[in-house]
Amino acid sequence: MPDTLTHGPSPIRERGERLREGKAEMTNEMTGGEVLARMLQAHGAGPIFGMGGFQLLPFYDACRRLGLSHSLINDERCGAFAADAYAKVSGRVGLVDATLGPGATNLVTGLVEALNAGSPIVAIVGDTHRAHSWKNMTQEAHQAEILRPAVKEVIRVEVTARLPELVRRAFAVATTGRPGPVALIVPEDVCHDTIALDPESLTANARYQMAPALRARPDAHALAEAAALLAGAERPLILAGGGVHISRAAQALQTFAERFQIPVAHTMSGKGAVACSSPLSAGLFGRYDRIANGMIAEADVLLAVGCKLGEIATKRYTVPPPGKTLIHLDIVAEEIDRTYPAAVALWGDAKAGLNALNDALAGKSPPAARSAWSDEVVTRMAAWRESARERLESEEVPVSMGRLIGELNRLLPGDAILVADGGFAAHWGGLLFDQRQAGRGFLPDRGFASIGYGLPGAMGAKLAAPERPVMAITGDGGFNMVLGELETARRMGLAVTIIVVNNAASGYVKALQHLMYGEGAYQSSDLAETNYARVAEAMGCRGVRVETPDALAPALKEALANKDGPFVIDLVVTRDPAKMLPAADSRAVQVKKGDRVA
Ligand SMILES: Cc1ncc(C[n+]2csc(CCOP(=O)(O)OP(=O)(O)O)c2C)c(N)n1
Ligand SMILES: [Mg+2]
Repeated sequence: MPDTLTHGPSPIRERGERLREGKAEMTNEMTGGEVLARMLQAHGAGPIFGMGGFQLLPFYDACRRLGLSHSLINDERCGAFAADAYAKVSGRVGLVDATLGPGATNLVTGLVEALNAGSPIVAIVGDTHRAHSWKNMTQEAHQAEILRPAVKEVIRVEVTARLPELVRRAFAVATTGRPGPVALIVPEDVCHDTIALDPESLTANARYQMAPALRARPDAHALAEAAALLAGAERPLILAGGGVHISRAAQALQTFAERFQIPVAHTMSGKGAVACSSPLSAGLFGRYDRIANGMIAEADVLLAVGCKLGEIATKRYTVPPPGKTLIHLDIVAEEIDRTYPAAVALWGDAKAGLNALNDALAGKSPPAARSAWSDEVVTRMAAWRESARERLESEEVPVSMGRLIGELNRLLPGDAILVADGGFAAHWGGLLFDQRQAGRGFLPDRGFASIGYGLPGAMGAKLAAPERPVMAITGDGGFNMVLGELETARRMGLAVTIIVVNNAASGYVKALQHLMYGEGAYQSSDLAETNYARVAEAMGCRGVRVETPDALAPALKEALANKDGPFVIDLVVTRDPAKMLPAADSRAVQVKKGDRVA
């Protein structure tokens, strides 16, 4: 029986024991910045990107003393992009900080990516000293208002002693529901303040270090309805979105699909819901597809999982065609019925929902016609592969995008991560890249589709999975936006490969101008001819220019073997705007009023 006198809680005795053990007093004077740093540490902080200013200096100093991984980024937007990619790959909370004013506003694009894509991020933002605010303090702005629509929650710390509680709150908000970014605003006087705190009271709730922190099962009645529909379906199809990866549900989805022979089509963000090599993979659906849009039209029951059914996924709201029976599983209730009416609404976590459906269908075998339907995927995909061969193996000079993806399909190991920038890269990659392993292996920034994500995205992905090869495809325009981060990647020794698709143009825009206004009618869509391999070399990185298809494989192999900092492949591709659109010959495409071809 425990001796309560000896073992019961007693602050006085504990204090005596600590003193005997040589530990410091129960309370330590520390700055608000140190409390913040210690709280991040308690939450198992991964890499933090930031660019300092006066206001957060005590935080920076505490990061130094505590040995946190904090790195200077050259543009706060890229810090948010890197944090987003880190979160997307690891499921852990991405961390970024910025000084007040321009630092805060520079974060916005990256934060909206995280908001729309469901990435857990805590962004620490400095602010003015409250004794002087609103007296034309330097760099002062209505930053909370600017940040508010870009994040799930703005939390402003008004009392230094509340820092531990509010950091815990920031992590909880970032990792629950649909995960997302939280702005934690720390005024200068809070960060520079000193406060007496017991360092051991600076604890985290382990639950909120990763997303999804909490999982909700959909309503039992709705599950039974969905199970009945799926059990009777002869031609069911799963539509997988990025939510599958946010929920870390790829394995559950693959098991479910295999068990009930249900083919799986995916959005760009949902690639990897099942391996692209799976006999059940129907590939990309929506704006571009291999075979999936046709199968959606023929399906009798659709199960959308973690998928918002937005513009690109639905080919501007024409896929699926009207009248389909849709079961919609999503963690955000208001996504259900937003763009397509759901016959059954499954409000809950993707993984928990799939497991629950699995249970509800236990003992039920699919109708006999199901296997003919799932066999169709294999037959149609084989025919598609045959039709795509010319593109994937193209000998065209300059090198075609199809050939690039063909080489990546051949050479990338199964665990590789391919980051795709916001322009063509995501469409080409989404359509043609064959990810051989289920899980998050294709990383486009489809939350906001900003160009410039490729390089910082690759950096964040590499930090999340140092053992996996990471390559990014970016346009030259996107790369121009962020190339200062080559310096960051080099300083950090990040062995990432950046493939710059060099068409000396804002190619997507030029291709659309070509299509809509005719040959030669280009406005502000040309870029100066630039050799990005030389740029990389001048910045102390490896750079290789590729101008012919046969030079591509050796360059990619060299890049894969590289372990020393960034490696840039400057890939010269067509300058003909008629040839730039993925899977569409601009000369044959008809532009319908109100629609867009790409
Ligand atoms: C921040 C931002 N500005 C503008 C756009 C619109 N946009 C989409 S693709 C594209 C062209 C980008 O050029 P580049 O990065 O060279 O890629 P390319 O299309 O030439 O392959 C532009 C401007 C965008 N997506 N993001
Ligand atoms: Mg370009």
